[in-house]
This record gives sequence, C-alpha cells and structure tokens, in this order.
Amino acid sequence: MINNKFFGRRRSEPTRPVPPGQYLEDGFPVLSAGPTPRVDLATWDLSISIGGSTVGTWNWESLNALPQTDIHTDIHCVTKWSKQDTDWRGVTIDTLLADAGVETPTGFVMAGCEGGYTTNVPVPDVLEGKGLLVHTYDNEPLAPEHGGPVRLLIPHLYLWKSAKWIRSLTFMDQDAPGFWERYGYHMYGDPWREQRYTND
Ligand SMILES: Nc1nc2c(c(=O)[nH]1)N[C@H]1C(S)=C(S)[C@@H](COP(=O)(O)O)O[C@H]1N2
Ligand SMILES: [Mo]
Repeated sequence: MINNKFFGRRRSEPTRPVPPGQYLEDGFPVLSAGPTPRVDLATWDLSISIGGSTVGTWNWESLNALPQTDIHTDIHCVTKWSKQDTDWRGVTIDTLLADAGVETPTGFVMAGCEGGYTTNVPVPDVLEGKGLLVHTYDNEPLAPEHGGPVRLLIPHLYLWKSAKWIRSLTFMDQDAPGFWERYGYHMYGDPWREQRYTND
C-alpha cells in the first residue's frame, strides 16, 4: 500500500509565513457558538442595509446569477490554528454593492446570521475583493457546519469575523461590537498583529 502522506508535503512545512502564535492545521475544525442551523434554500435571502434603509435583497438564484469570484487563501482562527491553501467561490461585497446600485458606503458593517451571531468589521476590509459571500469550498457546496449555504469570508482577519449562515450586512457610521467582540474579542482582529482580545 502506498502511503500518500510519505510523498506529499510535510504537515509542518508552511507554504508561506503563518501569523505569530499560529500552528498549521491540515483538517478543517468546526467552531460554532451554537448548533448548526437548518437553512432552507427556498426561503434563504441576504439583505444589505445602509443607514437604516434596505438597499438590496438577494435570494439563492439571484446571488448565483451574479459574477462569481474564486479565491485561494489561508485562514487563521483565534484558537491558534491556521489552514493554508483553501479554495472558495462566491460573490464579492463589491459585486453586491454594484448590483444594488449604491454608492460605496463608509464606516463599519455588521454581519448578521441565522441564529443570531453577529460580527463587526470596518467597511474597507470588505471592499476591493477582501470580503466575499462564499457558497463553495474546495469545489463543493459549503457544508452546513462550515456556514453553508452562504458564509462571509474575510481571510485577512481572524476567522470569527467570517460569519457563517449569513443573512444580512448592516452598514453603519459608528463601530459596534458583535457577538464575540462583546465577550472581549478584538474589535478588528488582525492575526499578523495578534489582535485576539480587546486590548491586544
Ligand atoms: N454564525 C456564526 N458564524 C461564525 C461562528 C458562529 O458561532 N456562528 N463562529 C466563528 C468562529 S469563532 C470561527 S473560528 C469560525 C469557524 O469557522 P469554521 O467552523 O468553518 O472553521 O466561524 C465564525 N463564524
Ligand atoms: Mo473562533
């Protein structure tokens, strides 16, 4: 029997640098604050609101009809695992905002999820291809436990910012803490600066 691991890349050798304090993970751990919600594609939708007004709503069909973007990236969890060379497909936030026909917002955005989870990020961190709503992982439909049918992906920030089972993006002038941020996680969460907790 041939052991492919013997010929493959060694687990401990990174493809590229890993943020400080992180170790490499070959698997894909699941981290959820609650149970995996059952999401019905027939009723699923995603809404964007800016300054208190809804400017666009997409269902599963209209989201998939938008231009799709592939992204190959590393992801970093605050619990110290990083996973390199992950492949995702979805729709950039730029594409959604263009489809809504609105001026690019400024300020901050709160992601809202099925089940009540929220997380906040500055608007520039989801623009210019840095934030996507992804529905495909490794060429397969995104698994429910990893946020399927659709999750937010912001790979340059710790993974708690990548809201699973996303349903809304609320653009706002002032920053506000989301679910983990209220429990002392960092408002920004840059893994390269180890911004894990509030005062990091
Ligand atoms: N809706 C929702 N999104 C979420 C979470 C959650 O509990 N609920 N957990 C966050 C945390 S803390 C992490 S580390 C990542 C984990 O993503 P994964 O389970 O696909 O590895 O999802 C983030 N997104
Ligand atoms: Mo996490």
